[in-house]
Amino acid sequence: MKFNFSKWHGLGNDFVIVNGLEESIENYEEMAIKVCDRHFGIGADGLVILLKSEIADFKMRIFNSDGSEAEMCGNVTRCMARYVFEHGLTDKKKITLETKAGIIKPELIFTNGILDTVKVDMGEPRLKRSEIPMVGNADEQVINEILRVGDIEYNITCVSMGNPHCIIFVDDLTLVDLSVIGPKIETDPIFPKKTNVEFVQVLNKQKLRMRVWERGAGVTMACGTGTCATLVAAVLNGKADRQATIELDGGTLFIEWGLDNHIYMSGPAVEVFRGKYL
Ligand code: ZDR
Repeated sequence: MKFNFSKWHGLGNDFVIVNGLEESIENYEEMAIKVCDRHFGIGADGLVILLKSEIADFKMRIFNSDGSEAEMCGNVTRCMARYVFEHGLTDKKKITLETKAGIIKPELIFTNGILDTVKVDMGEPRLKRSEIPMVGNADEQVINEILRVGDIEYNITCVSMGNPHCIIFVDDLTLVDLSVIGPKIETDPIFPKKTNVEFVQVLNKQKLRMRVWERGAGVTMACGTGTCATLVAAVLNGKADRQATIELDGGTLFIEWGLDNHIYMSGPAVEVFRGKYL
């Protein structure tokens, strides 16, 4: 199956974008596993398909490298806004994008005519157990609650940004063995749709450092929705102000929890190459 693709990344969280308005792929799940493979494929954390929407400018579907579908992806949202603009599919600098988690609004920000960041209105965080989703009392929030995994107890705070996130604050991030602990929490039965897992070290109230184990993709260099969820969790625990920069392995994102209860994420989006999958 041949199709044209474009390769993008947001802080090293990398994606293959395919214009589904022109290219056809039969089975997105199977193709995600193939193209994301770093030895036998193109290599990426996910496959993203751009589609027509009845309710927004465009629609996108996001598949993790294991073929599972994600409701939302922050880094992809920034890349997609730039993709449709630079590939001549729209002349709008602010678009609406339909995702499984609702309509997201990215905006290209130019300084002296040069695009230097993409700012995204990520919508409102969802905090109820039923919304994350998590087993237990549907209307309750999960803030600094104990989760026992094997012999170890973690203090977790859970936030949905359309997709599930479990945030754990630690004193020293270098001591966390993410690839061992991440999958255990990801698949804990308390999370019926599994979860993304973020370990966070607070440097000060405006600066946090985060590493992520992504549901369906493993350790990645950055996670947009996870960074937004991290700020929300930090505010709820009294550890951060409502605006902060968050350092990830792949770089830095600026996150703001507005008084309108929306989360705004600003950061880069980069196209690396275009090609044809054979
Ligand atoms: C974390 C993510 N890369 C982003 O930038 O928001 C989204 C990928 C989807 C994630 N692995 C999930 O929710 O399954």
